[in-house]
Amino acid sequence: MAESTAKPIDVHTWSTPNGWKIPIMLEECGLPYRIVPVNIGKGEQHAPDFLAISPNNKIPAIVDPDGPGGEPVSVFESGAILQYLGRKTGCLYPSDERARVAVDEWLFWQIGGFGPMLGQAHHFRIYAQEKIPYAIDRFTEEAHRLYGVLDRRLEGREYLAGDYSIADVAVLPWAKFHAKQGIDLDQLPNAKRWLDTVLARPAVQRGLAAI
Ligand SMILES: N[C@@H](CCC(=O)N[C@@H](CS)C(=O)NCC(=O)O)C(=O)O
Repeated sequence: MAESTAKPIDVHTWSTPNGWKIPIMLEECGLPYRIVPVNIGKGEQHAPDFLAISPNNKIPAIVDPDGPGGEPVSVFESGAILQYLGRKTGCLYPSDERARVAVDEWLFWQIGGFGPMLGQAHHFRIYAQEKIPYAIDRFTEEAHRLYGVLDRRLEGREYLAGDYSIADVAVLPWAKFHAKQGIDLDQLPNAKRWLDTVLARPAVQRGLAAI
C-alpha cells in the first residue's frame, strides 16, 4: 500500500484481471488504499453490502472517503473507477481533450471487447467442464483478432494512447494471461514488447501482488 496521510480508499476486489486494475492504478498514483476482498468464488459479490455499492454484482468497486465535495463516494465498473481516479489525481489521464479522447477509445476498447471476449476464451478453453468446440473456436478466434488489433496499435508506439495511461492499466492485466486465452505472444512482437515493459513497472508489480 502506498504511503500517504490521506484517508485510504477501500477497494472491493478479487484476484482477477478486472480486479487488479484498481490496485495497480492506486499504486501508480501513490494513493493510500485498503483491499476489501470479495471472494467471487464463494458468491460474496451477491452480499447486500456489496450490492449497495456495486449493483451489477461484479468486482471491482471502490469507496473513496474523500470524494467530490469532501464527501464519500462509491464507484463501480473498472473503467469508471480508472477515469474517476485519473480525474481526481491528474495521474495517467491527460486533461488535454485530444489526448483524453485517445485514452478513452482504448479504455473502452478494453472494457467492451478485449476484456469480455478474452474472459470467454479463458472460460471455454480452461474452466468449462464440458469442452465445446464451437465456443472454444469462436472466442479463441476473437481473441486472435483482438490481439492483432493490439499489436498493430502498438507498432511504432510505446503505449496505447500517448503516454502511459489508464488505457494501458486496463489492458495489461488481461494481456498477462495471453497463454490461457490461446495466444502466442511471440507472434505479436509489438504487444510482447509493450507487455514486458508495463509488467516491469514496480507499481504494476505491487498492484498485482496486492490481492
Ligand atoms: N465491466 C466490468 C466487469 C467486471 C467483471 O466482470 N468482474 C468479474 C470478475 S473479473 C466478476 O465480478 N464476476 C463475478 C460475477 O459475475 O458474479 C468492469 O470492468 O468492472
